[in-house]
Amino acid sequence: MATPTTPAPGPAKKVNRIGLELAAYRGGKSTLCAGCGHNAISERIVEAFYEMGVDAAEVIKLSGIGCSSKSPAYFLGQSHGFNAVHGRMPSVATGAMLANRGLTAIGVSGDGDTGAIGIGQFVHLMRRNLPMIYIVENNGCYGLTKGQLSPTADLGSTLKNGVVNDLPAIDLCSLAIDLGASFVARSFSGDKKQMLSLLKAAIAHRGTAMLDIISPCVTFNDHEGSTKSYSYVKDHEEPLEEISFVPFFEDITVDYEPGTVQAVSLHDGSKLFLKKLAGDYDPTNKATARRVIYESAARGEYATGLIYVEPGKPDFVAQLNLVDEPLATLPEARVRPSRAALDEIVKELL
Ligand SMILES: Cc1ncc(C[n+]2csc(CCOP(=O)(O)OP(=O)(O)O)c2C)c(N)n1
Ligand code: SF4
Ligand SMILES: [Mg+2]
Repeated sequence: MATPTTPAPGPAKKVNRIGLELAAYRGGKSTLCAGCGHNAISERIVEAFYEMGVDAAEVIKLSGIGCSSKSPAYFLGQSHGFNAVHGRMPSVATGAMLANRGLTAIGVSGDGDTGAIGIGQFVHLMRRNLPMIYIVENNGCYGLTKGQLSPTADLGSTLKNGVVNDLPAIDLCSLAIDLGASFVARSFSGDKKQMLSLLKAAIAHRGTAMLDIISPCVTFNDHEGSTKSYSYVKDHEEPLEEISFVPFFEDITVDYEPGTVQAVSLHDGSKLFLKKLAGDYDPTNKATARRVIYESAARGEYATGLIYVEPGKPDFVAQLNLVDEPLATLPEARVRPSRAALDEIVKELL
């Protein structure tokens, strides 16, 4: 008779600092086109939240309408979610963050959702510096409705059928900086390393972290003549810095030559080490940030990386002086005026 054997233990599963595997941060299977830049962004969001060890149950993901706005279904399956009306995600996000200040909010929008129908909501979100990560998956077209030009399409770029765009582009990074966002970055869905560092830094930041990620639409806007195609962006990306992100829970030292690296401390104690690639670029200087955007656009290039950061700027929730306890969890007895107080108000109105 054969002797029973105990199966050899398999390799230990890799978990993050709260004991969860990467799979716990995934969402449903993507229904977007194969090769769409938006899919690569969802993958990096999964990795960033996993590596930061964020509890997905304390995250709210929000979006508007578009292919980009469908993507929250493909990450963080255990988080709260709200798929809002076209261009109206910012007001829903504002309500959610005021009701529950303890949440981490991540919004995903498109260049149409943000730059066209939602521009009014976008500008007020940026000027309020609401604590949230706001991602624009920017493909320069309305992908979901078959590729019409959007407000971020560059002047002179063409549609697949040869139609030339004769309107100037809105630069969402420039707008966000002018309006008051405290963390503004541009990246490319094909640049995995840069995007991951920026996403982790955005999670560590308190305030609006606006990430404009060029994310090619392979079906409607990946041809010659487009300035949002994979090959165009790959050839015209100009990273401002080499970014090393060190989360607050890791004790890592970064070696660098004095004067070559700028260190930026973020709200939760995490640090960014920015090795300058373009002269002596300083992302804490608003005037320099604006200049670099204008100059790179004039050359037909995309300056990518952390463009502007103001880590200490008070966010909207702090400015409103809300109680520390999230309003959503306060018991009714503490949010409802007493009978006597209501009687007093009614008396004043009579
Ligand atoms: C009120 C309203 N107007 C228009 C539409 C049609 N529509 C759906 S998605 C979309 C634009 C999507 O473009 P974008 O935000 O850039 O997302 P993408 O699909 O390119 O990722 C439009 C105009 C709509 N759904 N609702
Ligand atoms: S139509 Fe374009 S934006 Fe929409 S899923 Fe396909 S490739 Fe992506
Ligand atoms: Mg789009």
